[in-house]
Amino acid sequence: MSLDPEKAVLPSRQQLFDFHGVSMIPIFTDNWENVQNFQARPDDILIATYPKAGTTWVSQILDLLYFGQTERQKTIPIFERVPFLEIAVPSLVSGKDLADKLTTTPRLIKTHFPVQFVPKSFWEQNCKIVYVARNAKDNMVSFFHFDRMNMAHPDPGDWSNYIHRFMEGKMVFGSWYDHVNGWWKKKQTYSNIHYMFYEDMIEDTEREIDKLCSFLSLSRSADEKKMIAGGVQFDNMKKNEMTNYSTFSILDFKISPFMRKGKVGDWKNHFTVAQNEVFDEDYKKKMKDPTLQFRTEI
Ligand code: PPS
Repeated sequence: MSLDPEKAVLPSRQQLFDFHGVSMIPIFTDNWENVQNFQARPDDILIATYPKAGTTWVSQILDLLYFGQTERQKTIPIFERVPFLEIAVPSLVSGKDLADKLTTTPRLIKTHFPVQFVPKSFWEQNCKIVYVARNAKDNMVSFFHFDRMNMAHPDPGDWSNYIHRFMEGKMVFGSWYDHVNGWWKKKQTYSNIHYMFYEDMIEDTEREIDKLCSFLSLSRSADEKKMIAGGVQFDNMKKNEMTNYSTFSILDFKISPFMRKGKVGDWKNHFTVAQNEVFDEDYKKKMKDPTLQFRTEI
């Protein structure tokens, strides 16, 4: 089995199906038993997100905080440095096997699972978890363009239908509303979750790196943190082949880039006034917890 994502056999677009109450596609459920039996270690760090919320950005920050600007950064793509636990693309080594083979301490591991799907060993080992959330509108726009260029995902269809699918939670990894709320609720009982927001990272990357360092009990000099914050700005990560996914073959960059815009507020270029009203109305009904607030502009 190849380790090289350039050699992946292109899967055809997969269909959503209901998996324990969550819309999923087979490449994220086929390895379910093995993933559920994953043996986490106490110092593992899980990076959890709804797709397109800033996973790659935070992964790169954590990798730099722990391992610095070394050969690893220049030669190993982010999806191998930080394996995607549940992914199982035919002909590619699974995310779970990649995670098992990691030789780093800590191991940085990515998941898009809703909180109830996380393998139990992460809770038993009291692992630190960094959760990143992004406002629903920008998250949806980013997901729409990603679904267009990810040849394993269902075809997104047209934008107006897509909004309805999003509101109904008929997306890969299910409902955005359930995801962000589920993880938020978990934070009330499991103190090792650092819940952060994409918009805050855009507003002040250095401040958010500081908070990450406090959560992870890492002392890094002000200069180091400044350098990391600069190195992970959108334009730098976009031109860096080790972070821009350009070597991942199931993505079609002719349709859209992985590092697309990296902005807060791009939703305004997609929603009509009428679509925005319908969306806001529905949003109010679904997002009842006043303690969880998102910013759609900064
Ligand atoms: S994935 O496929 O779920 O892992 O994607 P994910 O990395 O979570 O999200 C991709 C979006 O994050 C943007 N991104 C960034 N924005 C600002 N700064 C940096 N450094 C950065 N890195 C990634 C990326 O451009 C995608 O958002 P959109 O809105 O589509 O541009």
